[in-house]
Amino acid sequence: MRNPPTPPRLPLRQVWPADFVARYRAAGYWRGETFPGFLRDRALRFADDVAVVGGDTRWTYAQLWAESERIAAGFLASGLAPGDRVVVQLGNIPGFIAVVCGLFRAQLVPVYALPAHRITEVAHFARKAEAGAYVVAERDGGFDYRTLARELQAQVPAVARVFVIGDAQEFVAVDALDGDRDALPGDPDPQSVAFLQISGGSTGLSKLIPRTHDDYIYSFRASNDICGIARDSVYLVALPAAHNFPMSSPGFFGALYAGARVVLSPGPGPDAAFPLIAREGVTCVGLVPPLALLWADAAAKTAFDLSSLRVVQVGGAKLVPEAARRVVAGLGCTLQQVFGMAEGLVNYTRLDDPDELVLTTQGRPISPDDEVLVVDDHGTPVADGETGHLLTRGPYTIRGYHNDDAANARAFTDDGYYRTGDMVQRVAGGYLVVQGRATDHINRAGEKISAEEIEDHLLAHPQVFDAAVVSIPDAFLGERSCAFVIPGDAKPRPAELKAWVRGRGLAAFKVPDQIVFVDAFGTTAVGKVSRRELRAQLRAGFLAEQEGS
Ligand code: OOB
Repeated sequence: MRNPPTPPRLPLRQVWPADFVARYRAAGYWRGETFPGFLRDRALRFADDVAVVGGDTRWTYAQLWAESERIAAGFLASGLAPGDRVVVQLGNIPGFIAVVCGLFRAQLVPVYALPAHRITEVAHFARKAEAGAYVVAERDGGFDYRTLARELQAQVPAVARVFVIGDAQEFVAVDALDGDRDALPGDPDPQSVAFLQISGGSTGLSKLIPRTHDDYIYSFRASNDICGIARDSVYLVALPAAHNFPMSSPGFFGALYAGARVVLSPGPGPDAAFPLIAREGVTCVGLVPPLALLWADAAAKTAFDLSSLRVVQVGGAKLVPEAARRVVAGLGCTLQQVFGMAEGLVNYTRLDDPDELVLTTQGRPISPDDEVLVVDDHGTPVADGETGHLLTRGPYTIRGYHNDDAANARAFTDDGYYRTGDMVQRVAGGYLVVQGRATDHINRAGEKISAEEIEDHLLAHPQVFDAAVVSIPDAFLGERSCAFVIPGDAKPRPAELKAWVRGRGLAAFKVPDQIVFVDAFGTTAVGKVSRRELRAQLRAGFLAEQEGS
């Protein structure tokens, strides 16, 4: 089939100033490696080693590469052209890795959606990325993604092609993809954008994060050294594979880069993961704090042999020192705290750090060239040990989001620092201690929820006069979401409002955990209160009341 001409689209770029490019190359961070380049190399060098295990599938490095090339050729034969963006929404199955590697091989650009996302989020990614295709599995966790695919095509007709792992119905089966391998392109420019990751979304909708081959490969190559990932490692993907943490810190890409084995757990809980740890001899896994506590408890009672585990990484949300102690005691292996973000910067405690640092800090940056500023509200650096806003730039931190001038104006300083939105303290040795967020988002067990986004959906309800969404401390989740709602003439029931938010086509984790009705939002003497101050007041009042009762 002839490829139709690609309609004009916003180009994908991620550009650092020339002096930084020169510096990062000279320091050996950016080596000109690419995804297809390193995957081909490993397929040659480690051909018969097991690369990916999941369900009934065990692929060697040679088989993973062959699968990737078959899928790549099939994508191009179906009419996609290099440079096209493809929304990928797959769970922890080997096909996820093969599809993504196939897209890289064809110079197509994956846009990663999480399995929890629903039509509103997926349509937003497809529009923002100007995607031409969508890849899903027929079902996952009881949900039929083909239904979502139909809705997506109805809302965003530019998504002309849908590929399905499993029973494809009217769509194209990934298993049936094939094409001319000789028509596959050469390796891409290492400075080009390899994929679009999605942001946690601190204000409004998630933004798209263009990451280059050079910058991303550096981040997981360097992570491998810090996390002790080598060819004999076995890395378990327990969190959703599309998230940056299990993907690259060091994640399954780090493991594949090292020639190690990647094991995909269908779910994050001990019931799914423990048998795999015992069977495959898993050495490293990344978890969010509530899961780590769950694992630590379950480890005491399990009959499965977990003695192969060397490093348990915990990140995505704050692990408080007492929880850290419980994780170490329960799992009996080395704990590594990971404080990272899809935009770039990742901090790790080091495997040989003293206990005190591992228990009480979120680590220090990967790179000697990660520049970290901790500043007050006016941008003036604060002393070590004081809390301030974390700003950063470096060899794997983006300089801008895709297709979002307004967000870029807010999120980046004139000299290219990314405003993380996190409040931190820097302590001795450059270690960071996360103190909270400056922007209003809820970190619900590592899943980020924008207050503004949910308020918008609540306000669309005819019986909601106004709404403010805040985070409330939660013993298990770290934070849960609470919506303060001023009802209209008739007061809706909380369950109705929750169903309303779900019905707006959002991921279930964004549905408010709690709804509190109030008559009015108080204002200060000044009269005019910013949304942020308002949220802070509501939250403080609510917490004081809880304590008093
Ligand atoms: C990871 O990435 P994102 O993009 O989902 O979320 C980033 C945000 C950070 O800005 C921070 O607010 C929070 O998540 N966060 C933590 C944390 N790790 C992430 N807050 C406190 N303590 C931690 N250890 O979540 C992510 C990406 C790569 C590796 C690890 C996590």
